[in-house]
Amino acid sequence: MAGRCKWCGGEAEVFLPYARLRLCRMHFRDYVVRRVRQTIERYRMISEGERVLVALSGGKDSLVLLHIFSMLNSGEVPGASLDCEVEAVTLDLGIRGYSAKSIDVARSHCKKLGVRHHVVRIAEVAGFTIDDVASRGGRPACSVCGTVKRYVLNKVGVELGFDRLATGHNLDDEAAVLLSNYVSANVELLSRQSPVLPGRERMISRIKPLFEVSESETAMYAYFEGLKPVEEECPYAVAPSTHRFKRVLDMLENEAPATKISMIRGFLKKIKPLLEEANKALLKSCNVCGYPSSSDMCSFCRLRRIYGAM
Ligand code: Q46
Ligand code: ZN
Ligand code: ZN
Repeated sequence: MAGRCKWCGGEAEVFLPYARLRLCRMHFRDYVVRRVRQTIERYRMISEGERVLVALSGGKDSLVLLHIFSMLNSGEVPGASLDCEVEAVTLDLGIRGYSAKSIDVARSHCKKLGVRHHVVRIAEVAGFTIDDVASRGGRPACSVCGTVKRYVLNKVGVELGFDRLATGHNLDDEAAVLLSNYVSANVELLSRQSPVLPGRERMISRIKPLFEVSESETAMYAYFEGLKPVEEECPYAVAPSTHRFKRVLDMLENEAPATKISMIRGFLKKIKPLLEEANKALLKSCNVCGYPSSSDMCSFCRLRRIYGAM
């Protein structure tokens, strides 16, 4: 890449079109860490001293998220320090040839960063694995897996007494989900889409500190920092429907840099407050497990019944 780093004059390795910024490797890292710190501040995601549990799947984004937390805690990047207690959790989904590898990646990442790591087998909580779901046929493995992951991560976070559950969703994920919810006019999901969801009884507060960092930025960050995500692909992976929205948004972003971030910020600032007013659904509790649910039995307990685990 031709050009010089704006901050140190060294050789630039990154060009960020939306900011017209050329940066060297180290200043790119500092730039991303500082942006995440600002996001945490702007959306009041974490207060000093809180306990944060990072959902660490072994994929690129979650590795980057935990690495950024370590940078913030170390105070190494000027103007970007944060005093909070961070631990990580990886779910053993029971997917042969995939789960063990992702756990290994997550474990060695935590070891390198000196972060306490929890591994939770979903079979122990749900009574079935994702391999069981797939071999039984019927429902798509990913949809069951999504429900189970959400439920188990929340349960673990609550039971271990954490204040926040942090996930690695990035700007491209959020913008694509937003567009897809617009297209299907799903007001309920739109009103719930947020970089920070407050907690309540038996519901941990969920935060997405990377939601203003693009996918290409997390990829560059991982590459520059030598982070090695799990290479194997989940055998049940299918292209999510949000992929086509990502492609469209990429086209827009190419023509008009910062489209994605302005779309998300505009939504959060002007549209979401109106939707929240219009959609104050009362959350109840599941009659079976007691965790929050919008109906008498939560979707996790319904799955357990379907898969004969209760
Ligand atoms: S792990 Fe689970 Fe993913 Fe595998 S079954 Fe689908 S959702 S693809 S991120
Ligand atoms: Zn530099
Ligand atoms: Zn339940």
